[in-house]
Amino acid sequence: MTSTLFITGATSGFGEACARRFARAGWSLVLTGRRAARLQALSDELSALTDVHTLELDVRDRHGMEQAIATLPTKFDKLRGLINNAGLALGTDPAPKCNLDDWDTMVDTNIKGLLYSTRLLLPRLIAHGRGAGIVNLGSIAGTWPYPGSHVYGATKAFVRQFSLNLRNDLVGTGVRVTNIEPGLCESEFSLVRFGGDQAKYDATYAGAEAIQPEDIAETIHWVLEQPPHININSLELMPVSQTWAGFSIDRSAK
Ligand code: NDP
Ligand code: 8X3
Repeated sequence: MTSTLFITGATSGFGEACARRFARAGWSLVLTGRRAARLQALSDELSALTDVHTLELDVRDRHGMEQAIATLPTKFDKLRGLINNAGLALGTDPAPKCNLDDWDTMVDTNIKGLLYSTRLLLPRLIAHGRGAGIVNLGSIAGTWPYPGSHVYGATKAFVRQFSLNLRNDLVGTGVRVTNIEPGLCESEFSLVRFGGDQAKYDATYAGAEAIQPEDIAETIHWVLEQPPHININSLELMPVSQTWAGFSIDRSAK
């Protein structure tokens, strides 16, 4: 039986690389994102390898998600995998300088969007049973604090705990749950975070030999292809160049 994979945020970065990796492995794909032209181009490319269904979807749109998932073509309705990848960070300013709209966007996308796709697709994953799996995109920011991470890091801490909690509720179904927690990876993530500022993007990755989206796709493929009795609970990855900066001490006390 062909395995089917649902990917949120397949129009760039990790999601796009996962689409290519799993297409090469023969999985059929449901690819989602807001940018229709990119979905179409990816579908055109991968349709030579496998069956592809695209959904132009904003994960924050609960009604749209409900509709699209309820009406998935029968060919794609029995899912073996879900990659909850759609997400973003906006800005690195300290909290007092931040804009509440940006905070709303991160919470609505990284937390609520992930909850919608998970809850709506769970029955299909459970119907597949043994060997099925959910891979959530957490981050090192969900564990390690750093200045300017505030809400973004907190959304990823939510994803981490939700992933662990979900495992308990899925016991006996055969459905696995994994939280992938990457560090510095080169993708449009930083262009989005810095509002399209190419100079800041370049400075972020200069000389760092950052993890590439293809590296993450390889890791996720490995996770989902583990023998069905194994659950990788969480997996933290950093480029070798990235370590911890140590504690910061304010020395302005008189
Ligand atoms: P990209 O910016 O390259 O990709 C983000 C994807 O999410 C795009 O396909 C985008 O599609 C989609 N997306 C964003 N908002 C929405 C929305 N409202 N509805 C639907 N889709 C949406 O980033 P990455 O590939 O690097 O990041 C993917 C995930 O990995 C994110 O959750 C991120 O937080 C996490 N991560 C990234 C790291 C990094 O350093 N790059 C490290 C650790 C975790 P579209 O715009 O077309 O909707
Ligand atoms: C993205 C990695 O370190 O920029 O989640 O927060 S980091």
